[in-house]
Amino acid sequence: MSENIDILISAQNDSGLKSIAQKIKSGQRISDEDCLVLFEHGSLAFVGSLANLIREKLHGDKTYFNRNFHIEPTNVCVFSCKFCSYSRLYANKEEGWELSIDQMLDIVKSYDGKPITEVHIVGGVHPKMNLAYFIELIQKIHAHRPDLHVKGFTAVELDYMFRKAKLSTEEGMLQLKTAGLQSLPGGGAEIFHPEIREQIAGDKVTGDGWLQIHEAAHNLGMHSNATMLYGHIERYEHRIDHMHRLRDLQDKTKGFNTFIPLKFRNSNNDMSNVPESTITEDMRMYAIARIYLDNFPHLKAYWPMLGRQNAQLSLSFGVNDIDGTIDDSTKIYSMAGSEEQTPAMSTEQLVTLIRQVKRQPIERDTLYREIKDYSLIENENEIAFAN
Ligand code: V47
Ligand code: SF4
Repeated sequence: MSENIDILISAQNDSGLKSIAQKIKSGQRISDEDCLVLFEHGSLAFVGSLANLIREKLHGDKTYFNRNFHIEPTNVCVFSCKFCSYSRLYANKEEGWELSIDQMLDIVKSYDGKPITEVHIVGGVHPKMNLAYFIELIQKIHAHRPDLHVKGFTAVELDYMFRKAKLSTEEGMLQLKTAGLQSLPGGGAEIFHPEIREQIAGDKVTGDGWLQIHEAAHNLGMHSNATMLYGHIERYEHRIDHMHRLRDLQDKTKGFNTFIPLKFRNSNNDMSNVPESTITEDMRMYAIARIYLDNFPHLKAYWPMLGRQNAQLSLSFGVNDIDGTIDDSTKIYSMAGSEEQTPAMSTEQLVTLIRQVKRQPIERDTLYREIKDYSLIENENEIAFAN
C-alpha cells in the first residue's frame, strides 16, 4: 500500500498536492488551506488512495456494523429546517405521528430475545414531549432491558428540552445520564457556519450551541457522533469550517466516536430546486473527511441514506463503518428521496456486502468494542441474525 502511495506521489505534477500527500503519508495533520486544495484540485483517485492509506493504518480491513433499531417518538417539530422532508407542524392521521411511552416500550419489547445492542432514539421537536417525558422513557427502557445501550437525542432536541426545563446544559445532561442515556447521535449539526445555517436551519440551536452540548456530554464521560449535511448551498470553505470546529473539540475532549457525512437529498422539501451531489463528489467528501479529521477514530457511511451499493463503494474511500441498522423505521431519508424506502438489512446481508469488497466484517457495540469477527466464520449458517 505504501509503495502505491509513493507511485501516486511521484506521478503527481502539482507541487501543492505533492507536498500535501507527503504530509499525509508521514502522519502530519493537514491545514484548512491544504484541505481546500484537496477539495478544489484533488482527483477522486488521489484523495481516495490517501484516505484508504489512513483507513488501513487505523483499522486494516476491519469494517464495523452494529445491531440496532430506531425509535422516532414523533415527526411533529416546532422548527422549520428548509431541507427537512419529514417534520410536520402537528400530528394528523395522514402524516404526523406522536408515540406514547407505552407505544415506544412496545417497540423495545418487540426485540426481546434478539441480540440487539443499541436503541437509537431521534425525532422532531414536539412542544409537549419534554425532559420529564424522555427521562421516564429512558428509565423504563433501561428497567426493561438494562443491557441495551441507549443512544438518543440530537443536540437540537436536547437544547429545546433543557431550555424548556430552565436547566443548564450540564444539569440537563446529568439528569438524562442518570436516567440511563449513554451516548448522543450526531444529528442536528447540519453546517455550523452561520452564513449557511441561518438560511437552512435558522430557528434551531446554533453551531456553537450544538458543540457546547456535545462538549457537556463528553465532560460527563459520554460519547457522541457528529454529522455534516453537505451537498446543497454550502461551499467547500463551510465544510472545512465545520470539520475544523469538530477537530478542535475532539482535541479537547476526545469524546467523538464517529463522523458521518450526510448527503443532502432533495425530494419533498423546500430545497428541491437544489441539485443533489454526484456519487464522485460523495466519495471525495468521505475521503477528504478521513484525511482532515485525523483525531476521529471512525468514519461512517449511513447506508439507509446513501443506498447500500454506494455505502459499499465508500469502504474504499476512508469509510470503516456502515452503521448496521437491522430494522430502521427511520422516515427522515425515505421522505427526502433516499433509495432505501424501508431500510432493513439482516446481519447476513451486511456481512455479504462487506465481504464482497474484500473487507473484514466486525460486529461492534456502540462504543466500538468488538462483539464478533465474521471473517472467522466459514459456515454461512452460523451467521445468526436478529430479525
Ligand atoms: O440532522 C434531514 C439529516 C439528520 C435531510 O449518530 C437529511 O449514528 C439528507 O443525524 N437529506 C438526522 N439528510 C439523522 C442523523 C443520524 C443518522 C444515522 C446515524 C446517526 C448516528 C445520526 O438527518 C439531521 C439532518 O442532517 N437530514 N433531512 C435531507 N433532506
Ligand atoms: Fe425539525 Fe429536525 Fe426536521 Fe429540523 S431537521 S425541521 S429540527 S425534524
